[in-house]
Amino acid sequence: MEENRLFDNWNRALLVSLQLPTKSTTEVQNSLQELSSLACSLGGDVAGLVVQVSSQIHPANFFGKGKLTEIKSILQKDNVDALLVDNQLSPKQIRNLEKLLECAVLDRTQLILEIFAKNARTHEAKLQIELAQSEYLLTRLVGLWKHLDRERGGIAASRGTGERQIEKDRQFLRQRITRLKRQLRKVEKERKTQKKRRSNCFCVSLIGYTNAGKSTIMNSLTNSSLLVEDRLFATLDSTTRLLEEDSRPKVLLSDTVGFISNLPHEVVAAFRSTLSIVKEADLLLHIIDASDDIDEHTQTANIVLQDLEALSIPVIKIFNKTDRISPTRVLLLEKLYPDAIFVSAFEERNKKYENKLGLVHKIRKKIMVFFEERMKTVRIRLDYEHCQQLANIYELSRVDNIDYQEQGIIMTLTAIPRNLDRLRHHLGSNITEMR
Ligand SMILES: Nc1nc2c(ncn2[C@@H]2O[C@H](COP(=O)(O)OP(=O)(O)OP(=O)(O)O)[C@@H](O)[C@H]2O)c(=O)[nH]1
Ligand SMILES: [Mg+2]
Repeated sequence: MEENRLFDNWNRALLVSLQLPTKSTTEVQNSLQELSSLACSLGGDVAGLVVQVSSQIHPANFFGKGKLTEIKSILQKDNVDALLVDNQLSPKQIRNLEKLLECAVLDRTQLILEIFAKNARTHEAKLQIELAQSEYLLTRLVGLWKHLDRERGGIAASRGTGERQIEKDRQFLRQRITRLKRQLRKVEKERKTQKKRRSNCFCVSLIGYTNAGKSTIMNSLTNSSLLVEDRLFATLDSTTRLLEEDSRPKVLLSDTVGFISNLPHEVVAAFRSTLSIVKEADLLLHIIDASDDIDEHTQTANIVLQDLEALSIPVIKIFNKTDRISPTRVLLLEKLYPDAIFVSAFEERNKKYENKLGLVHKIRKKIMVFFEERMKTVRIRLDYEHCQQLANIYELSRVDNIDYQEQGIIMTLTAIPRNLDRLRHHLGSNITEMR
């Protein structure tokens, strides 16, 4: 395990979940399996999974007395040094559990924040994760402070060094949050410049649950070599590449950070700048792991899109990893999602050249048809004295036909509405639109 971790150092963990009546056994089991993947992403060992079915939360220790005795004996027997809880715990509950069980106690949010911290590569990702951590710690600190306050009788007179230290820490965190937000605003400004450059293009963004295969598909479509790994949150920043050299308009494809159920609010908020690529897209390609929990993952994507105010952007669903499900299941899904695309980016990679065009061709074609339907065709006349504008015209539109006539150059152009507006603006009275 890594040294200097944000929360406690641990090597071997027991995973626990409290199953309340609102959750089904399958939901709880799937979520625990995911928690196990999160733990493995950090390089930790998983000693086992424990579920307590209960109608209520124990206010002080979260779990009931009997279950805690069982947990404690597993911890001792199995040499476990951390308890990972798949529910949201209050700071007080974490402290009580740590005292009682004498081991580190982490909840889902803490694990996700640690993975993000470990995987952040770019300046922007690092700033964003530092912001998410600071905001998370600040809320915990407030809880801790209240807890101390109560423990000591809750009177101002009892405030000791500990509390003053917490107050100092709070101040420090607040200052850090302000500084990080300022730095992130700078990065956002740079993004706005890039956005201006992109405005001639159609922007397509890959979205979806973490580990669904977004980067693998991005690599196939754009001949890139972005990091692909069988672990959660391999990608934490956004990368944009041109989809096709010659198409007009140009189509840009972006890969970005994945989603996860119960994504902590601090993380979504902090990654707003990276995720702005999603919000500004003309089209979203939603990559879904066909072998995983489709409904849960789709619901998660919708929650994040809503949070990003991106629900109105058109979406094409792409079911990936079809090699991991039976042909009958593929047929069923095809019936259920007639507009979706079904691929296996994995098989694609293994087959190399043979059938290589399969996935790339299917997805590109769908994207092009989508945009084609939104393009407008116009016939214009350009006077010869303004023929230096031809470069602009070729940049912003597809020239379907060109005819050099006595009264000027007659062209049939197809372009996205915003580029046609731009041409009208550029050329003013130098072009005449014809019927
Ligand atoms: N079996 C199978 N595995 C696949 C397929 N596509 C991708 N994978 C594997 O799934 C894992 C995750 O792939 P990535 O492309 O990194 O997924 P991602 O959605 O970018 O994940 P994050 O960036 O971590 O959110 C890798 O081990 C890939 O090799 C597929 O079609 N079938
Ligand atoms: Mg990725």
